[in-house]
Formats: sequence, structure tokens, C-alpha cells
Amino acid sequence: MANPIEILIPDIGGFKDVSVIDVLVKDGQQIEKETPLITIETEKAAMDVPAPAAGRITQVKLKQGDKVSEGSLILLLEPAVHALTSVPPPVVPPPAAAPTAVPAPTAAAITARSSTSVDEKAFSLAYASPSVRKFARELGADLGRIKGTGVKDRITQDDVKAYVKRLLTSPPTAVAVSPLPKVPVVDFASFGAVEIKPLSRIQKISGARLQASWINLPHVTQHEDADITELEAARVALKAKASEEGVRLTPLAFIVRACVLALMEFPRFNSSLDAGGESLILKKYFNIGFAADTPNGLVVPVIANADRLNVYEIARILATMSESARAGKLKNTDMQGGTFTISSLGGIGGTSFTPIINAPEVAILGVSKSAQRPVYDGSAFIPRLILPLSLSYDHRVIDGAAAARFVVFLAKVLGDVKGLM
Ligand code: CAO
Repeated sequence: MANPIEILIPDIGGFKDVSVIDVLVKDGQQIEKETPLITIETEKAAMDVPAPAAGRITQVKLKQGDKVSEGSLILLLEPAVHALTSVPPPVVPPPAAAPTAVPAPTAAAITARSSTSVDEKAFSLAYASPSVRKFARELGADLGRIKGTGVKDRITQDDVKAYVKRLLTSPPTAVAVSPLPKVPVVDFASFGAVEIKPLSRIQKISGARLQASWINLPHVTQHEDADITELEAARVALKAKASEEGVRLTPLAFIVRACVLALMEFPRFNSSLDAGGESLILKKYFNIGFAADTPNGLVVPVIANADRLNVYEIARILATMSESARAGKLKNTDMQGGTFTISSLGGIGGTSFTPIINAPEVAILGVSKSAQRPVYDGSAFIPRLILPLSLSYDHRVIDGAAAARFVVFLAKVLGDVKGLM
């Protein structure tokens, strides 16, 4: 090893008594040429003073807070033998890559653990020397997120190392998902006799689907009354003849037909959001599902291409599919491809309800029991047969105004029996 040489502050543009704000090396350290030694701060800028030669530091002569000028002694260096042959004058800045004591994490490894990528604006505003900036860049560390512990809160190389270490040792940032709060578990048997009845396969499947829809789709329900006085008169008139042909003509067949016409008028109701939620898939076919109550639970058979069917054909399919549903004989394919669903409780009763959308469809029509209601015609109240409609829709896809227009249109279509036939 050669005798130590003095490493001095180089020409720093005539500045005098400049503060040493960071000492980047220590006694005994092996350094390469261009290794940043200290950071000084003039009135104009902070800059690193790089090593003019490689070697081993025997003694650092400066400490943080010292004042230096050109020619001040920084440290004593035993130059590496090969370095003696050419020792160029020190250069201020640009600095070279700083040696790193942390395991070499890749930028990708860090960003995979940090919640966001580097904020360039915050990075550029961060209070740190060029070498620290370069060091942070190499590690992909965001200076804007690091709290400095140096003079005047300056970010030091050690601050960057500590930040990176923290990121590497902390568990990967989980996407902020709060688990659903649990319903309390109650020991019902402690209050009286109970019976345990396992859910049917259908109930388990439909339960999970209903819950998924309820959680994922922002539901809104729009209500409307349809005056079906004329429609019911026509249905009653046609019922006997239809029955002779083996068709049970219920209001639902007309409602399916009316929905097809409304879906043609408002194509957004016959759509689905794509999986990424980026675009809308508008379907050019009209497959109408209808909720059927069966001994084993709720199923939704689908009337395929309902737009190509008249009311009688719809009624016939409704009857056969309901029959199959109750007998547990529906095939999987009978329940696939739906674009819009109707849930009719009209045969049972009730005045209105809020059906859950059959996701990924975007709307469902709930139908309640029609009833004679007094309607004011401008001079008197007259009895009219009113059918309550309840349309639940996915508010991500459908605006309230569109939903109101849809139900108003639907009610109008149901009031015009000729249009439906
Ligand atoms: N208002 C008044 N009466 C109605 C009516 C309405 N909205 N809808 C049906 N009716 C009448 C029918 O006309 C029939 O009477 P008639 O025999 O005198 O004509 C009677 O009620 C029974 O009809 P239905 O229920 O057997 O037949 P449908 O075509 O109306 O419905 C089906 C078929 C399968 C949808 C139905 O049987 C069913 O299962 N409904 C339950 C759906 C359900 O559970 N939905 C909730 C799901 S969770 O959101």
C-alpha cells in the first residue's frame, strides 16, 4: 500500500466557508474513484465531492457542520497502487454511483411492495444531494416519501437505506379490502327447541349469487304503476281459447313481451359491464329470464330469443319451463344466456318489492299483484286495474332518469294491448 495522500476540497467556484452537510464515507472504507465523499452546500446548491482516486480511507478529517473552502482537507487516502499512476483533479459534480451497504433490491422489488410508483414532482422537490438522488433512483425509492434526518431535514443515504429496508421487511401492501362484518353467531338452542335443516344445493348456489350481486352492484329500485285494465280484459277474452290450445295465458306472458319492446327501445338495459368495468357489452339478442319458485329453491329459466315469439308462444314456454323447474328437470343450458330477468310475485300478492339484479345483467323487473284502484280521470275516480312494477337497476350502468323513462315506457306498452299482440 502507498503512503496516504491528502484529498482536498477542489475548486468550488470561489465559494468560501461552505457547510459540510453530509459525510458519506468513514475511516477504513475502501472506495472507488468517483465515490462521493462529502456533500457540501453553497448558497446556490448542494453538491457532492467525489473521490479523485480509488483506495482505502485512513482518516476522515471533516465532520457534518464543518466549514470548508477550496483546499480544505477532506481525508487521508491510501491510494490503490494502480490509482497512483493517474490522479485526475477532483470534479464537482456530477457524482458517481455511491457504494451501497444494503442488499441490492431491484427497483421492481421495491415498487411491488410500495403502494404507488415514484412521484416525480415530490422526488424533484425532495431535499437531498445529487448522490443521494442517484442512489434513490437506482433503488427505485421515492424520495418524496422519505423523511430526512440530516441537517435541516436533509435526506441522507442512510435515510434512503432505512426506507428501502423498511419496505423490504414490511409485508406486501395488501389492497385495502375490509372483510365483510360478520353477523353475530347465536346459540339459538339455548333459547328453545330448534331444528337443523340443511340448505338445498340450489339454495346454496342462488344464495351466493344473490349476495355477490347485492355486494357488487349498486342497486336502486324504481317503482311504477301500469294500468292493465284493457290488457286484462283482452287476456280474459283470449284465455278460454288459449286454454283449449293448452296454453295458460297469465299476465306474465304479456309482461315478457312488453319488456322485450322496452329493451329494444332502451338497449342499455340489455347489457352487461365487462369484467374490468371499462366498457358496456350491449347484447343484440333478447333472452328473458324469469324467477321460478320451486320446492328446492329459486331458479331462473331463460326464454331464449323472446323477441321472436308472440304472446302465446311465450305463454307456452313459460308453462313448460315452470313445470320443468318445479320438477327439477331444467338443464343447465335452460338457465344460461339471460339478458334481463323478471321476478313475478303477482300470483301470490304484495304491493311492491326490491328484486336483486341477476348479475351480470344490469336490471330486473319485479312484478306485484294487480289490483283495482281508484284512478282520477279528471272528473271522477274510476276503478282501474293497476299492476305495480318495481325495476331494480345497476346504477353504474343506468341513470335514474333512464330507469324512470324505462318504466314509464313499459307501463305505456302494457296499457296498449294491441301493440303487445
Ligand atoms: N297480478 C294478478 N294476478 C296475477 C299476476 C299479477 N301480476 N300474475 C299472475 N297472476 C295470476 C295468474 O293469472 C294466475 O291466475 P289464473 O290462473 O286465474 O289466471 C295466478 O296468478 C297464478 O299465476 P302463476 O304464478 O301460476 O303463473 P305466472 O305465469 O304468473 O308465473 C312463475 C309463473 C313461474 C313466475 C310463478 O309461478 C312463480 O314461481 N313466481 C314466483 C317467482 C319468485 O319467487 N320470485 C321471487 C324471486 S326473488 O326476487
